[in-house]
Amino acid sequence: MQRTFSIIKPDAVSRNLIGQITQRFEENGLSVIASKMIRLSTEQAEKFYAEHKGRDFYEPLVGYMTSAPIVVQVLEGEDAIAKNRQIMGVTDPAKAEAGTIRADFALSVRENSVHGSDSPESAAREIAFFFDEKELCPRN
Ligand code: DAT
Ligand code: MG
Repeated sequence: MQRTFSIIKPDAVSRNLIGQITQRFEENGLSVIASKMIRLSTEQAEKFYAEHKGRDFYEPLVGYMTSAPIVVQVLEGEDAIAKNRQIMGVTDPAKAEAGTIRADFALSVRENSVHGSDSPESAAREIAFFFDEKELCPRN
């Protein structure tokens, strides 16, 4: 079993896609073990995406991520990190495989509906960024 961190981004929350996106996770064997809706501060968004600081898309990305509420979730399942990236599709929705969340729902490279951790290290960091250990509810 592995855990990964997911964000349902502003474009998706604003279009009432929380349920449809969460369904994709659940029907592919990923269980939601923590979930909350929040509005990111600029400081939080800058820190969360610090690895991209200096890139031309960084400031608009921070502006977009703080523009409306998001849903942050911890997903658990076998090979959860890679499985979630597969369910999401690649960053650019125009290049994402048919049937992935980004191919089906994303509006643009920036407004691409979901975030998912890309490694065990980022999953651990990102989960701890938003959740206390006691907020996680693993299945028995
Ligand atoms: P991913 O979200 O697929 O892990 P990433 O970590 O490379 O992609 O980038 C983080 C986010 O930054 C991405 O979801 C959308 C935005 N982004 C990346 N490259 C971009 C670009 N060329 N133009 C606009 N936004 C971009
Ligand atoms: Mg990334």
